[in-house]
Amino acid sequence: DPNIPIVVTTWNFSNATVGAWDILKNGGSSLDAIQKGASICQEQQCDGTVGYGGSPDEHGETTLDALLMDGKTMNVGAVGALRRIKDAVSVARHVLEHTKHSLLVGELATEFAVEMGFNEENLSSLESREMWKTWYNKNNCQPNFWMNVKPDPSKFCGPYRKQNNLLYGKPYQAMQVDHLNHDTIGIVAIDNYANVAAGTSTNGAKFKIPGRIGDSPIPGSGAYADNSVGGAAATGDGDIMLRFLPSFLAVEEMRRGAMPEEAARVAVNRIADHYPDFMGAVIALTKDGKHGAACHGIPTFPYIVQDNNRETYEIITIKC
Ligand code: SD4
Repeated sequence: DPNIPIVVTTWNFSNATVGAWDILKNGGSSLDAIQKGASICQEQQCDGTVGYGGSPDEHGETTLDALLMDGKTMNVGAVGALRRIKDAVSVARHVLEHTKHSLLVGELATEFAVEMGFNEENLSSLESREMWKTWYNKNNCQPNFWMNVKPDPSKFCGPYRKQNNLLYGKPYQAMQVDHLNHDTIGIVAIDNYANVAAGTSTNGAKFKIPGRIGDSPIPGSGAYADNSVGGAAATGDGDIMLRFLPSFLAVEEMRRGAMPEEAARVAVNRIADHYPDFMGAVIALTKDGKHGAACHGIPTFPYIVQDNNRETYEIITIKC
């Protein structure tokens, strides 16, 4: 018998798991469960890397990426670089339900959200303002975005700009990504009706170049779901990961019979072959409720599972 319903989530954001499970155990849909879980993380600013008030970009603004995928219909709703709207995953749900599109981005995604009744709010917090100011002052950055100042590209000093080597006369080094700088909530769930869904929500990468979108809102990259196989979700160094569609790859590995842990390992290894320093993890779930994960570039990675076999959620920590 399939072990359903079940939900698995990245990292140890247990409140998201509890919220999602609450929907599933009461007979709700996997899509609703994922939206609920991700919304909770957004409100509670999980680790400062989901929702408002975290990961300011070079201009100090927080923008949000989120994705929902329905494995029954293969329908997708996603938003990238969403501005001034807190509940990014619910905007993604509206893209899924109320449009024929899959991904809306930036200021015009905000316009769509407002049409759908979402409130515009400032996504900065005291913490994100301080974080940005400290970084900005420390690096003596050119105010490349202030009005009436002509940009001088040689003085852009964001961590994602390769021109840094020219500026400081030392070789460009990819930004050191600690896991606190890179924590997407990724969720894969199966409901009572065997419908698989997957989704993500994140505020992206700290001091990203404005306009940057990571792996999280890209279907097959941040998450993927297919009722005939299962689902997967990814977290980590998004600029690198999205080049490999790791969630899609993990699902396809399970389609050909791999166990979820093995499928996640194949997806992670594919990236590591090319980028041995990348940091990331993939969680995978088969349609009959078997779960597993793989990670790279950090010592350990925790993910959470909740199903009918356990009283409460279980944090499973794997070695990378
Ligand atoms: C990103 N992948 O925007 C996201 C951040 C992340 O775990 O995953 N953190 O790059």
